[in-house]
Amino acid sequence: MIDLYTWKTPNGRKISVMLEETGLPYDLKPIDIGHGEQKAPEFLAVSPNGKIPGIVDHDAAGGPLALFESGAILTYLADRHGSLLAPTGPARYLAMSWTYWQVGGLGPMLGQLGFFSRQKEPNQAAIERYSTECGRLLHVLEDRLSASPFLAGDAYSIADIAAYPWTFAARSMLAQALPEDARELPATTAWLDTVGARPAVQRGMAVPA
Ligand SMILES: N[C@@H](CCC(=O)N[C@@H](CS)C(=O)NCC(=O)O)C(=O)O
Repeated sequence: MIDLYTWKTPNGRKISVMLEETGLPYDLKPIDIGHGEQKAPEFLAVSPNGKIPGIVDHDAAGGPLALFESGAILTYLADRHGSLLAPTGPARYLAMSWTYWQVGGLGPMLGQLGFFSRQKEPNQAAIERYSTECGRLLHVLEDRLSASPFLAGDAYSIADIAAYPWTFAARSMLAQALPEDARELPATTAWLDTVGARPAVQRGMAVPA
């Protein structure tokens, strides 16, 4: 059994979507980040950085394995299940490129844009900086999806699972903070529709309820 430590955020939902896609059985352990539960010693033992998501795989080869960082968890679960990431070759490394791009770029930049646009006293320089960078990243995504049905090529992979919850957030709660020309991009819309129609994605995006 896998314990999933998560909350109602895009980074958490990458992993609930992945677990739903693979069908690996999991036990949900909600960590309310609005109440500081991510800094509790029991959770820090799983995720020393004090951020969700985290997992503990009690059936890992060699004994229970605690993992944090969504990109590492997605890679582990794909290898553990044998799906959604090619075992070797170019498709594997393309999926890793787009997964790292999401974890190191799109996610943090949209997160900062959300933070600065929610402040009572707006910092215009910060909003401008993150809005411009998010717009640029969304155009990078659009260019890729104009050339390829999925981020790693012809097959749906962990790269799409990593990018979906944040792109969904960019289209919904963050849309007003984005440059106008990045709000509605056609290849991204088609990809959001395709990925969002998957039953496992719908189930995973509702976790925790
Ligand atoms: N790079 C990390 C980012 C994780 C992250 O930022 N998690 C947020 C929720 S989306 C969190 O736990 N925030 C609580 C905090 O910073 O105290 C990953 O991809 O797993």
